[in-house]
Amino acid sequence: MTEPLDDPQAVARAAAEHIAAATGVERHDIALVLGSGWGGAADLLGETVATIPSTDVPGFAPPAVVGHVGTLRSVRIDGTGKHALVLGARTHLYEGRGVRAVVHGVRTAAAAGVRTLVLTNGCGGLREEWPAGTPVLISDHLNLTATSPIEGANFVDLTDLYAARLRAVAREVDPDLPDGVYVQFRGPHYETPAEVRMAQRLGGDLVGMSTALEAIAAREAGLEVLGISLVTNPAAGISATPLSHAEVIEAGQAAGPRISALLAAVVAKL
Ligand code: 8IG
Repeated sequence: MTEPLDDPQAVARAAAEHIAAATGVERHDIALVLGSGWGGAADLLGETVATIPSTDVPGFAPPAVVGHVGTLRSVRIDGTGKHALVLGARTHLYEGRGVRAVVHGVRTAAAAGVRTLVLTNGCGGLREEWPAGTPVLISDHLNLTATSPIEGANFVDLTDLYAARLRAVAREVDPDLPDGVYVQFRGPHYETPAEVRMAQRLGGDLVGMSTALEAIAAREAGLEVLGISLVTNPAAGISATPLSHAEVIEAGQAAGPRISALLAAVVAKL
């Protein structure tokens, strides 16, 4: 089968065909992108049907960050029997592979039949009442990357991008989950304290380097999106101590079991 490589939708269809063949699952229902701290959730969702190295799948690049998992997993969800596609291999804009690479996983999920996308991430917190380890539902975003995954004059509506319906489902599991506006910066550097104050004044609650572009691509593809962040560090200037990647990994590991259980319980209701 030959697909034109300059058509991102065609590459996504090729990837979806590869996944269907490798997993024996014709259509997946839900996809999850597991960011920093969320990797343990895949084990709690249900029975893993197949694990595929993402580098075997058309269009997927090798992961660039320690702590990010480079596999795709097909899981039969306990209780519902639905099939989840777990994307453990996020590509970030700061890797320099371009925005097509960033959203290839989302487009592949859509081509694989997915209707519901769960985007997770580790991020910096802009609110003092959210210490490291706090999960937060994303209610909306500010895309400060100066780019879009959409190609051509497709004026996609982003009202209710992070579906209120899905946030309500998450709150059936944990009524105390706060929500907030996620601000995507390009990275890979963390923000300056002045940029953090800017993000606050613009209405942001969380700062990160992913998710917004993926959510836009998901909406273009007609998916319903649930976004959940894990605050792994107070953003620069919010706390007195400088940020370190080690601190981020540590906070993710500490909160891992709790947020994984939360996510599994939410997915069982989707
Ligand atoms: I984990 O403080 C994580 N990712 N932009 N700022 C940005 N991204 C992040 C941060 C942070 N922490």
